[in-house]
Amino acid sequence: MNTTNMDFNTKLVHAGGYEDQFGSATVPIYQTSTFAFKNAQHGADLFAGRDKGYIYTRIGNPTIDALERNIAELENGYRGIATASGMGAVNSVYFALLKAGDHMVSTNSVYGPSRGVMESFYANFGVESSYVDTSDIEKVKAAIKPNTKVLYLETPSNPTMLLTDIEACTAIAKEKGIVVVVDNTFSSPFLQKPLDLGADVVLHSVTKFINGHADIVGGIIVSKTPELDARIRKAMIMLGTNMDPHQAFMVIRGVKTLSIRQERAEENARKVADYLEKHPKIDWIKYPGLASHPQFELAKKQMSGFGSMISFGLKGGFEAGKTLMDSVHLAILAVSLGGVETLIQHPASMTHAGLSKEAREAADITDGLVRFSVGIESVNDIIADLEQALAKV
Ligand code: LCS
Repeated sequence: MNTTNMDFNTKLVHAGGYEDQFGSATVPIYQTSTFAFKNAQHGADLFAGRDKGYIYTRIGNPTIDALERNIAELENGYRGIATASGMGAVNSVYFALLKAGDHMVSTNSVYGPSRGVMESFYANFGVESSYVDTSDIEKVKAAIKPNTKVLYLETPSNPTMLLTDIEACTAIAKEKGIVVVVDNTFSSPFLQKPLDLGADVVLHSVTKFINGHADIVGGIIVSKTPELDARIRKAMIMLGTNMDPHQAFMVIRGVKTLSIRQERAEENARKVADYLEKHPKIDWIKYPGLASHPQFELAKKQMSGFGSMISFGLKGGFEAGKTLMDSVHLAILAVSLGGVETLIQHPASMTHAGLSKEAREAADITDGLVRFSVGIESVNDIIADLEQALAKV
């Protein structure tokens, strides 16, 4: 089925155009490592690209392919590259686009390991990187050097919930031939389409909203052009960061309900944010859907909704946050986000513990920051859980 001119919700269910030889209504799991050639010439033709078909699962597989085509359509890109994890996607992109002597400018509060791997590994190979508050366009401009090759943005950022103006950043990068990569994990294509705003590459930890059920780890990269797709695909194949067919099957199943999950989660998050903002024990709260968010206007312009991620600080600081996390019953005290279940975590001691205290403070990841991923449960129960836990703070 060709869904090119159909709506987003139809694409979620059908995009990719997979057609099964037996008419299976869902994409089957081709759980195989390798594919038989009809004869020696067929094998040689496949390797030389003279014939189309599958060779080996690290290079390509029908189940993985179906997912790659589906997400590429959702992001309005050329093609997807599915990876073993979100970090597999991040590393495939870094590896493909950067070499010794190059420089990358990145959001200062990106997911901890997306920064950590640059500073502790790529630096050994002569790749430089700078981390700035990309929500301030002047800081982005000032950080660009003659050897800057990649502008890597995460918006909303993890866990500070600051937004970066993708269109404005892209305009600056285009003049200088810099490739713009956006980690769209926190929004998913349901809320934000970075390629439509001018970015060149979009990536995800599909572990989060896209799969949505906290039952697999995975990643995906979507490029705007065949050239970028070819460069990154080659890196993925050589690094071996490919997804597994069973993982792809799970994500294909998960993504079909992306809209209905995210609609419900956002409806809940708006109520939770209103509740928290008025609570006397809350010091500050960042949710793009609150008029108090410093980039409320940008959120309305760049995103089609405000999502279900909230970060907040308690007046009692770190100790109060710890008591809150130990007192909730419904919210699960766990890292990750974007699933059907409500999760709560403490970035300074968990997801961003790998960064130095100075790096965390410079990125506004304070010791008291609590991150809340609102799920699709009844909002009455989510708020009642917070109410009883905050009473203990
Ligand atoms: N990008 C973002 C924005 C993320 O939040 C994560 C994981 C990754 C990339 C890496 O994806 P993974 O390899 O885990 O699939 N974020 C996590 C988090 O905030 N808590 O636990 C994992």
